This record gives sequence, structure tokens and C-alpha cells, in this order.
Amino acid sequence: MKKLAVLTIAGSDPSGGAGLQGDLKTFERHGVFGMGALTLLTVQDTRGVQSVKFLDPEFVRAQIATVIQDIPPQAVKTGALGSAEVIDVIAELAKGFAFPLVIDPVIASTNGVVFMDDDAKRMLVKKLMPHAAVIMPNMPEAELLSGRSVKSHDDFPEAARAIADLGAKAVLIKGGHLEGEYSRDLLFWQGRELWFSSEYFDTRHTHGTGCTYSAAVTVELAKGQELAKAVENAKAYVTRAIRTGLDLGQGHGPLNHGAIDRNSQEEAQRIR
Ligand code: PXL
Repeated sequence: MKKLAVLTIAGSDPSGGAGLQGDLKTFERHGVFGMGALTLLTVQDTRGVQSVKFLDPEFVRAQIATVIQDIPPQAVKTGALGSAEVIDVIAELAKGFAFPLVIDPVIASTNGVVFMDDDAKRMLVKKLMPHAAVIMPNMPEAELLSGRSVKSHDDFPEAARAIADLGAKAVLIKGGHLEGEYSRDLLFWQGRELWFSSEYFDTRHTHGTGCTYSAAVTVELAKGQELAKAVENAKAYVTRAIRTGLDLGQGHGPLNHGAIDRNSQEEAQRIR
């Protein structure tokens, strides 16, 4: 039996909600074959990241080069990458990618542990970002990438344009940090501004939201969806996963990667 294959290049979250572990659960949930190349290791639980260890760039390069020549993926995503040197080797490999690349520019953990220093950020923008089909910053990441203040939805279009001007083909700024009735994200793509809106849930259990969202966009692109539809479907999935988030651990519990769409006939049959 043939299956679509996707690859995440990301850090390890041993608590299982975010990072490479969260990505693989998202891939599995969408029925594609997930592969994972590790860039960094963390010690963390639902309360936060305690420490981080970056992997050697050559070791990261070898993981990626080895798996993609054996099982060519239909799409790839990057998460937490660590050093400028690691980003450099991924950018070199990305020149040869014949499939879409999704970048989740993970700069720091929610509790402030740094995954990308200033050199790494510069390398990401200059060398890796031009290869991406889309880059998906949250509001603090959009501020750092654009050099502009991003405090409200009104700030999204200018910041997205500024990031596009740096060489991104498409920019999705995620508004999940703003509380309100709706969670609103802006996709700036082909000169257009497209807004995506979903119900906002006031919940603590959101660990892994960014990773899961970008993993779901990656799957949709692997399936051949055009970008706007990919974002729409991925956001619907993440919203379901947040709505049914898991009360696990003593901090921010993980969202529910296994969330199903009860309106979908196909999914209802699969779980019966
Ligand atoms: O959610 C961002 C993220 C990505 N990857 C790893 C993480 C985190 C947040 O803590 O630990 C490995």
C-alpha cells in the first residue's frame, strides 16, 4: 500500500505535546506516514522547558539527507532548529527540495528558553525562509521577524508584508495570543490578505498548538491542497484539538492531537 510521507525537522518535547512528538501525532491523525529528524533535545513538562541541548549540524544534515533519499516526502516542516549552523545545513539541503517546506519559526519556548539566537534568526531569514512555501509566526515571532510592533490584528497586514519583503513567499501570522470571541490569523499570499477565523476557547490546555498547526498545514500541502485551503483545513483541525484539549500534567496540558471531525462521514466510519 502506498502512503504519502511527510518529514518534520524539529526539537524533542519528551512530554509529548509539542515538537517532533506532537508533529508525528498530527501526521498519524491525518493518515500520512510521518518521519522526524531531530535538531535539539529539551527537558520539559507541561509547566515549561527546563533545559535544551542543540545537536551537531552534521548529525542533523545526515539524518535529513539519509531519510529523504530513501523515502522522498511530499512535504517537510521545520520547528525549533537551534543554532545558525544547523539552519545553514538545512538551507543547503532545501535548495534541492522538490516538495513544499513549511517553517514554524520557533524562537523561544513560552517560558522564555531560547531556541534561536540572533545569528540563527538572521540565518533563518536570509537562507532558509526563501525556500519556504509559507512561514507561520505567532505574534512575538512576527515582531522579531518584521521589526515592527504586533499587538493587535490591525498590526498583522503591515508585519506580514514586511516579512514577505524579506523573501517569504507566504506569511501566516497567528492571532491565538489575543483573547476574544474569535482566534484570527492572517495569510499574506500572492499580494492578497486572507483572514481565517475560528472560535476562541479560553483554556489552559494549549501546549503544542503552534507545532500542531504547522504540522497540519504540511500534511495538507503534501495532499496537494492549495495554500489557502490548507490553512483553512489545518485551522479547523487545530480548533477541534484545542476544544477537546487534554487535562494532563500540572501546567498547560496538550491539545488533543487525536481530535476527530464528527461532521465528517469518512472519519465517523473510521472510528466506528
Ligand atoms: O511550541 C514550540 C516548541 C517547539 N518545539 C519544541 C518545544 C517548543 C516549546 O516549548 O519545546 C521542542
